[in-house]
Amino acid sequence: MMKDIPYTFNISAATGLPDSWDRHYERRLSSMKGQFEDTAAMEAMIAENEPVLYEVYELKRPEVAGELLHGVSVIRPGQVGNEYFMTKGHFHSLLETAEVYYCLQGEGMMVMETPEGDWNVQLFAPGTVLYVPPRWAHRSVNTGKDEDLILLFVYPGDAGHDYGTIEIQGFRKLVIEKDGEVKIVDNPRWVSPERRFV
Ligand code: S6P
Ligand code: ZN
Repeated sequence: MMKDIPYTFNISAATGLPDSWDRHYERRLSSMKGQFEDTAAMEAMIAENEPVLYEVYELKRPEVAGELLHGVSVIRPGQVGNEYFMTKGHFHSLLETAEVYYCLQGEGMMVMETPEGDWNVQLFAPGTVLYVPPRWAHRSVNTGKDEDLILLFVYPGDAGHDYGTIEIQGFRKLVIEKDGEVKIVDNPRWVSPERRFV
């Protein structure tokens, strides 16, 4: 059984990485099918070298109400077509649960939306604290040229992850590079909630 005593861990100021974790996983491009608009660019990158888009370091805690799950995510710099590397993104299964993010390194954005179709995008720079209220799906995007985007996250133990809706049509907004600048544009595949099931 997990010991219930207080503990600390350190995040290196130099690398932005934790010095201890219980679970580490990598997400590669092939597990993001349907998420990037430029499917030809995506298939070509998968065939060529199947890049890692992001890694997550998690501290293990019981997945129950009252606990706070926490860890560090590292999103690599890069693009698929003109879209920046990003996480899959999800709603929490328990929709009424929030999350806090703290940017340790890099630059980027959090793209968010509610089940009703409201959207919001916030910028990340080192030191930014982001509060994602209950009900908002969230996806981290690395808009940096060469640097990893490194984020500390904390969320309720019973939140769970619902990837389904996002897997079907992505988020309402895409973050792309256009004429050398970062732009937030409409996702052409996104359908408003009222029209989704007609
Ligand atoms: C969990 C929290 C993060 C993400 C991680 C990867 O609620 O938001 O730990 O899991 O950033 O993103 P995703 O969308 O692949 O789970
Ligand atoms: Zn989350």
